[in-house]
Amino acid sequence: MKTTETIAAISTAYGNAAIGVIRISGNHVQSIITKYIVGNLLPRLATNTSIKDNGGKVIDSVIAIFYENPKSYTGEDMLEIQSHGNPVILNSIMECLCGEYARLANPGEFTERAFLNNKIDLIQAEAIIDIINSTNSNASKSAIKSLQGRFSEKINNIKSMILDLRATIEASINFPEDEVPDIQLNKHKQSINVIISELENIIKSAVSGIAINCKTSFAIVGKPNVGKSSLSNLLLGEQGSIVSSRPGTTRDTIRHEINFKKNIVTFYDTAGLRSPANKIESEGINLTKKTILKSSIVLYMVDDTCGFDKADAQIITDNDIDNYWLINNKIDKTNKKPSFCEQNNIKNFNVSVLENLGVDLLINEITNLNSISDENIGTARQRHLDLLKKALDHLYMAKKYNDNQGLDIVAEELRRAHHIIDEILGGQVNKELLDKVFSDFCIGK
Ligand SMILES: Nc1nc2c(ncn2[C@@H]2O[C@H](COP(=O)(O)OP(=O)(O)OP(=O)(O)O)[C@@H](O)[C@H]2O)c(=O)[nH]1
Ligand SMILES: [Mg+2]
Repeated sequence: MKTTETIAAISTAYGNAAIGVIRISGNHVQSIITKYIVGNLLPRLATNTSIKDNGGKVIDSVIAIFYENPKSYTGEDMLEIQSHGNPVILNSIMECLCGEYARLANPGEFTERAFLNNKIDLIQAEAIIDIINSTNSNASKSAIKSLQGRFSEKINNIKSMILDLRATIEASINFPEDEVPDIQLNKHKQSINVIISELENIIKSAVSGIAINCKTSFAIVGKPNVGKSSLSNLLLGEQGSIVSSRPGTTRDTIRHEINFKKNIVTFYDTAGLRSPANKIESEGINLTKKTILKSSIVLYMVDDTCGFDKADAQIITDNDIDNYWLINNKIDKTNKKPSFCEQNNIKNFNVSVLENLGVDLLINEITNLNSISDENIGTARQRHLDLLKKALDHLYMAKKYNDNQGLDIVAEELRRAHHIIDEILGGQVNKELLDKVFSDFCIGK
């Protein structure tokens, strides 16, 4: 779909900065250059020039770059203006542009046009949002792989494998013999098995690609006085919560964003769980329960002088805490050594927050959470995973019917799988899905 409307947007974040960037895309870019830019612009050549207002007065000295279609981000004529990063200047430029020739771009509209003009597929468009929104360096590295096409390449491979097999099978349906020879059925079966195993591998990658993209949040939970706020403060590197030897000190849930080796993680310090002494504490405990629900991992803390007891087990069950790490704190009092081990899939740490012993082991595990393997093919989304699983189901059916000689059903199952795989890349997608994908973007991208 070729679009003709010209769009403009400030692409840099709001505020005062060294430079600010405005992007314009569409059919009127040439007219805008003629009217507002002093002098000529050669395609793809950064030119030090000025931008004028409607009355011909210079608004600012700028660097302007003209990208002639189709060699631009959107595939249309584009102009990029780098002015001084002052919102007053940027807004004055935008006021001129959005008069006669352009309108303000919607969120993600530049990237949507890139997709519609076949510059990128839908996986790559989604990767661009992931790069912008990534909260850890592995997520951004992984999203760049998706943008560079590693994930799309795998999906395209599967698509052509299914297409080849469809062609073979549909040909044998069109020219039927009395019975399909076993040797041919076996060949189909082999091909289906190869596709199934490849799809299963991609599904595994997609699951880890989704995990990498998730921002991890930890709720520090436990009985009162076990040292939750002390841990929260130590991780934060400053006093964010009040620490006291009086049980029930923390009432509100206190949220911190902490950057561990380029991995931004959310921590919640919470009110200790027990039978509340009064209404305010009861409110605090309700907040803790809500926080448990919204966090990805609970750091369940106990005082090592008492150990993990029945009341702790009850708290875990009552609050449906199924994903937790156990932090045995105050080992300075029990003379244990700092340690980390994993038992029954639960990570166990012996630490003394007061003496900062063993907390490094906890930090290590936190930073390793979003690590990526060499096999990583990019970030992924639930949308991809759902479609991949649907396609896999059709392949299982195809395999079953191939074994029973039902070749027309095999062909139909493969056709469906083929369409689903194509949908991942953005083929035959509906407007609703596109709106959903691009609404996550910021304006100007
Ligand atoms: N000996 C020792 N004391 C600790 C340690 N960590 C925390 N404490 C002390 O334990 C007491 C309670 O600490 P907090 O961090 O306030 O505990 P909390 O779990 O947040 O308590 P509530 O907010 O009341 O639920 C304070 O006196 C801390 O100094 C530790 O590793 N060793
Ligand atoms: Mg506290």
